[in-house]
Amino acid sequence: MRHFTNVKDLGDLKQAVAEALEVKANRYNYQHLGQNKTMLLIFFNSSLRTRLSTQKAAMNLGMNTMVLDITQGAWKLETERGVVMDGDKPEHLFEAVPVMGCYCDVIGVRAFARFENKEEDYNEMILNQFIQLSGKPVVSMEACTGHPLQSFADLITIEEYKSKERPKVVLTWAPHPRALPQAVPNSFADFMNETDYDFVITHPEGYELDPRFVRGAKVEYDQKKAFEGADFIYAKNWAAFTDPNYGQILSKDRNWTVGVEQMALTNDAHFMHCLPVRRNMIVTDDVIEGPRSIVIPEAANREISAQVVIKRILEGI
Ligand code: AN0
Ligand code: CP
Repeated sequence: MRHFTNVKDLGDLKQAVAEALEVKANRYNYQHLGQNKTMLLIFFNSSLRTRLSTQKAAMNLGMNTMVLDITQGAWKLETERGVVMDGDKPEHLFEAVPVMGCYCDVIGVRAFARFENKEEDYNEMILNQFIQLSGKPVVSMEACTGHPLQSFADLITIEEYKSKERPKVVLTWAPHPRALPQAVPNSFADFMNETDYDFVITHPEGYELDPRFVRGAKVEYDQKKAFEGADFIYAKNWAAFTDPNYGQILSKDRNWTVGVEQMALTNDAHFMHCLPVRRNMIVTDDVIEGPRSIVIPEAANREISAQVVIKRILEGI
């Protein structure tokens, strides 16, 4: 594998999950791969899980790690070409990225959608500049349109917890006070559509996701109907994708908050969320603390998804 930006980079998903389970059981067996290799993690946005789990994965593989919060302590970066740089940005991304590439063997990048320009977000401008200019393999640690390390961990978790071959998996929108990107639901749909699960997406009208990610998935506007017989409930907020409302909040309807009443409609479903989660907006205390909540093992699998991805990259360099 050269770069990791979406589900396709993993190839056969059954093989990828099998490899993940092997890595999980023997995570320190591959230390020779990362000897004298350095992983650089660049964050344009906050993170708890991605920051720690990706570093841990690299360390499991014998790598050295460096982390830079690029908006704190580094020079403020210009991203547009042709700008007369007489403002508050002393450095251009076009120099900063190749320089960062000089100091490492693999680069992880987190750069969320900015909601200023839909085309720029959906063209993954920053992630692609790292791919084009760093000269090094690039791992998406959540870019504008996807968070594949998260969705790979989600898939591993579902495979571990499913009690039937073809579970019903429901992605539900839930309310949130701030506008959040579509990266997590986009990637989740992208991965689920590659499985043979019964996959359903439910959200209020106006929250339709990019059809390139939804593809053949069922979309059900009635959350209660969608929850019937579900084996896994995957909650997430996202802001509107469709024009003219791109990046806007259209609803904060707390009837969509996942509570015990909604969960009672399911087939004793497991509750999932990528975290961080706002309690009693996205999900009630009772559900997230309940016996069917698997948010912590789901987060633990972030170390494993990252390790498989970095391992495959190291095997190719
Ligand atoms: C981010 C998001 O929704 O994309 C990161 C989730 C992993 N969440 C927040 O900004 C709260
Ligand atoms: N789920 C996830 O990516 O969490 P962080 O934003 O804390 O990294």
